[in-house]
This record gives sequence, structure tokens and C-alpha cells, in this order.
Amino acid sequence: MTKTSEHDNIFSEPMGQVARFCFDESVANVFPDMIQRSVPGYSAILSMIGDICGRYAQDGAYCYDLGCSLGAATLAMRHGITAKDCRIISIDNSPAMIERCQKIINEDTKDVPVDVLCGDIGATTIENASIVVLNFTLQFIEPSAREAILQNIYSGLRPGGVLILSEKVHFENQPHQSLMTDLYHNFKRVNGYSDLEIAQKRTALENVLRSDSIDTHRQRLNHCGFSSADVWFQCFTFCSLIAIK
Ligand code: GEK
Repeated sequence: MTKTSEHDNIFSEPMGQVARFCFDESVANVFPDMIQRSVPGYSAILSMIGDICGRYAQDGAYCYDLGCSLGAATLAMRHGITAKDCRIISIDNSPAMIERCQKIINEDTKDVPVDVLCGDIGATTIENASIVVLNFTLQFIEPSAREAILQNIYSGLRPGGVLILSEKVHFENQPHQSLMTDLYHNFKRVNGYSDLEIAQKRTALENVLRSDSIDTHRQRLNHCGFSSADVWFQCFTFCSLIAIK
């Protein structure tokens, strides 16, 4: 977690009409608590992103955190990088997130420079990169626009550079999909979410978070030109892939 935050009770009261989920002020205020209690393995993934940066960041290269929210992955990257003269570029299109992210980064004293930018990752040119992180962001992008974003990332990576792509995924095998969903809902219950909160959040995310299968991710990454792309972390319907140029 980036820092302690307010408790997430956004979906705790019955809502007549559940509005589409968006990354506004109310979500930004509770975001560290929300993502920690909703994404199995979130802390482990952040910690490994730091380690991967230690291994793959190249001297004089940019490291991108696309869909940075409050900058949790940015901080992991900043503290994991050991290469010289790197710069982190952290982008999110939610002004509420970016405003808070900038404050959090300002409070951190590590010396790797960070540019925190409000913008659309679909309109961002990736250049001179050794690391690109999409930590649970691509799932919110219009599916037809995903390949162009990955192509842009591939083009902007140096040879030997890596993309870390964490996503909620689905499984084509229905019994397996049901089991993973049940286990996931139980994870949320154990973390204090009621059945009402789980159901209303699910409705709010319909057509907002659109998952792909792991096969779709692998094939798309291979099609973009990555020489290797495979899963390094998985828990239920949440996984992270590493793709190497
Ligand atoms: C973390 N990576 O804590 N352009 C820029 N940002 C976008 C776009 C877009 N087109 N679409 C969505 N976002 C973070 C967590 S959260 C994941 C990432 C979640 C942003 C959106 O505003 C939000 O901040 C982020 O992507 C997704 O490691 O909430 O499950």
C-alpha cells in the first residue's frame, strides 16, 4: 500500500441504480484500502515489480508506470531501480488520482526523478524505455485499442526491455471460471466486504473492466513482437505477465 487510507465502504449501502465505476475523488480517497482488499497478491506483485526493476532497468532509460493511480508501483520501481540516470514517467487520466499521487511522490525521498502526468495512455508515446508497467490498467482500456497500446510500448522499449502486465483475467472453461470466481468472492468476504458490496461493485464494473483470457494476452504480446511473454504470478482470476523485447 502506498499509505494508510480511508476505509472503502463505497458500495456498502443498497443502491437503487448502481452507477458505472469511475476513478473519481471518492474512489481516490479510499483507493489503497480498496485495491489491497480487492486484488489478491497486490502487495506481492508490487514487491516483485521492485525486484524486476533492479534486474531490468538500464542506465539512462525511462521507466513507465501507465495507469499509476496513487503511485504504488511507481514507488516500488523507484526503490528497486539500481541502474544509473533513470527517470520514471507515471501517467493516469484521473485528475483525482494524479493530484494525490504527486503529493505521495513528493513525500518520498528516493532520488530517482519521477514525472507524474495526467493523460491518456493511448495518447502517450513510449520512448527509450527499459521497463513499462501496466499494473491492472489495460483491463480498463477499450478492447479494440489494447493492441495499439502494446505495439507502442514494444516500439518504445529498448532491446532487452520488459513489460509487466498485471490483469484480471477470465477462463474459457466454465467450471474453472466459476470456481475461481467463488474463491475470489470468498477472498473479498474474508477481507470484510459484504455480499451486497461484492454484488454492487460487480455491477458497477460491468462493461468498465473487461477482462481477456491469459491466452489472448499471450497471443497479443507475441503478435506485437515480444520474444517471450508469460505469466509469472497468478492467484484466482488475477495474474501478472512479463514480456521481454
Ligand atoms: C497500482 N497501477 O496501484 N489512461 C490513463 N490511465 C487510465 C486509463 C487511460 N486511458 N484508463 C484507466 N486509467 C495502479 C492501479 S487502477 C486498477 C491501477 C484498479 C487508470 C485509472 O484512472 C486508474 O487509476 C488505473 O488506470 C487503474 O499499481 O483500480 O483495479
